Amino acid sequence: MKKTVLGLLFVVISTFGYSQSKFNENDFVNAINEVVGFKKQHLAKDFIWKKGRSSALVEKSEPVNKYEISNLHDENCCTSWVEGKSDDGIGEWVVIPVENWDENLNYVYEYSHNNIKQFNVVLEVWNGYQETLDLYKKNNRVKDAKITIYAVPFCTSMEGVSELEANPEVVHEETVQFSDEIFDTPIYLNSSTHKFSFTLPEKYKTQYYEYEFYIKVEIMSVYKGTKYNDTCISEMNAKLVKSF
Ligand SMILES: [Ca+2]
Ligand SMILES: [Ca+2]
Repeated sequence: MKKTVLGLLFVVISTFGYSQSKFNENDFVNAINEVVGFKKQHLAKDFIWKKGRSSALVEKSEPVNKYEISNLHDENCCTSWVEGKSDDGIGEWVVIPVENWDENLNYVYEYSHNNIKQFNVVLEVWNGYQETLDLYKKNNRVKDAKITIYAVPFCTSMEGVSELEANPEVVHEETVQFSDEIFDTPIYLNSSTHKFSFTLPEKYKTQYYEYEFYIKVEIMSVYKGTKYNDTCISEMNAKLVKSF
């Protein structure tokens, strides 16, 4: 990951990772509880949603949060989430919230009144370490990714505190292939868009009056970097749209 060239002296850059390895549903539920609804307001400014990823690379010579999940949505192509395993990180994952693209649309109302029968999510991915073309090539990019979309029902009290109504529920699963194509643009080296459609279980029509969607991206295979075993994603966002 080092951008700087090593000098005459031999410098050892030791790296180590830590991992939640298997996706832990209980941890995920706690993590969703932590970030859902109005609780977001109570989170510290420098809060990093560590339950939202299986691992992140830590390099001894670098700040501990340098490759954290927060890099996925800082609108900066020079920063990346990097998985923390010493190998290619197959099986490592991140979870991000699905944002509401059509902001004036009340999806819950529209769904319960049958105006929406199918939900559409657009996932945008800026693959690899895009700070420079050199770093992009030296590091891994995600090739096949397993996508899991969760519906998260919650309720908000009069005091403005949100709590889960039930555990997150898988509403869509699909494996897709991310792009490794390099574009000649001044800002981003690579980007790709993926579209998913799904329906909700019938009970959502009556049982839950608030819900959000979260999307999990799991690394299934990689485009190999020429130098490092670090699999990177520079930016990623997911949005609900009324139609594609
Ligand atoms: Ca970034
Ligand atoms: Ca790795």
